[in-house]
Amino acid sequence: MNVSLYLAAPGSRFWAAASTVSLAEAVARAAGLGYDAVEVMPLDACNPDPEALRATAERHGLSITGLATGYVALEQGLTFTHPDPEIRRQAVRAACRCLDSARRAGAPLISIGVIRGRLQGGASREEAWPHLADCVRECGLYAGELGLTLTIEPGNRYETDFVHTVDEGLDLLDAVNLPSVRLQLDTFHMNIEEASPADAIRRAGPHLAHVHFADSNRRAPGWGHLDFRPIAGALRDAGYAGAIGLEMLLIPDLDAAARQGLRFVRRLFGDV
Ligand code: LER
Ligand code: MN
Repeated sequence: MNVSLYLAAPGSRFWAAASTVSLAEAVARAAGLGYDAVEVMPLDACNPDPEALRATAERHGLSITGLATGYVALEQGLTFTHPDPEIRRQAVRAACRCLDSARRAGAPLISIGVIRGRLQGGASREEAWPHLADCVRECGLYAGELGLTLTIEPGNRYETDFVHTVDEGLDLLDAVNLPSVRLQLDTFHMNIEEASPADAIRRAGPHLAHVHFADSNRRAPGWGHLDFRPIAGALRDAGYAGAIGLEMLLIPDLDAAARQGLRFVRRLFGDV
C-alpha cells in the first residue's frame, strides 16, 4: 500500500494538516518515518515552487500523490459556485494553474474540495449546481489534455454546501462525463455524511482515484472512534489500488501523528 502524508504549506488557512516546519523539512521527516509519498495543499500556484517540491521529494525517494486546490477558496476567495461569473472564471483559471503546477511537480492529480464553495448571495443550490458542473467540466477537459486527473472529494456540510456524499459525487461525475474526472473519498467526511462509509466506498468502486484517512476527530487513525476494518475491506472489495493519504491534525506534533498514521495503515492492510 502506497502511504502518503498530506501537508498543508506552513501559513495555510486550512484548518488541518498545516506543517509547523518548512515543507522541505516535513518531506524529509516523512521519508525518515517510512512514507512513500506526500500530498500538498499549496499557498498558491507558485508556492511551493513545483519544480523545487519535485526535487525535494525525489531527493528523499518520495513521490507526490497530488495537489489540493483548497487554497484557491481559502487564500483567494474564489469558488466554482460564486454568484458572480467573473469570480467563477477566476476560480477555473486558478484550478487550471494548479493543474499546471501538478504537472510540473510530477503529481498525477489535483483534488476539488472547498473550491466548490458555499451558497452565497441568496442563490439556490439548484441555480448553483450547473455552475459547479460547468467549472468542473472546464477544468476536467484541461486535466485530460495534460494527462492528469481531477478528483471530486465529497466534503462535510460544515466545509461546503455542494457534494457531501458519494452519491452526490457520482451525480456530478455523471453530469461532467469525462474520464479525467473521478472521485476521492475521505474517512473524516464520510463519518459525518455517509450512513455507511464501507457501502459508500463500494458504490464509488471503479470511480475511486484517491482516498484520505483520518479518524472521527481528524486526528491520526486509531486516535478517534472510527472502525477502519470495514473501510479497508470495502477498499479491497472495490479493487482500490491507489494511495492512502493521511490527512490529519498534526497533533501533538507532526512526527507523532505521522508515525501513528503510518503504523496504523500498514497494520490495517497487513503490510507489516
Ligand atoms: C478538507 O477537509 C479535505 O478533506 C481536504 O482533502 C482538502 O484538500
Ligand atoms: Mn480530504
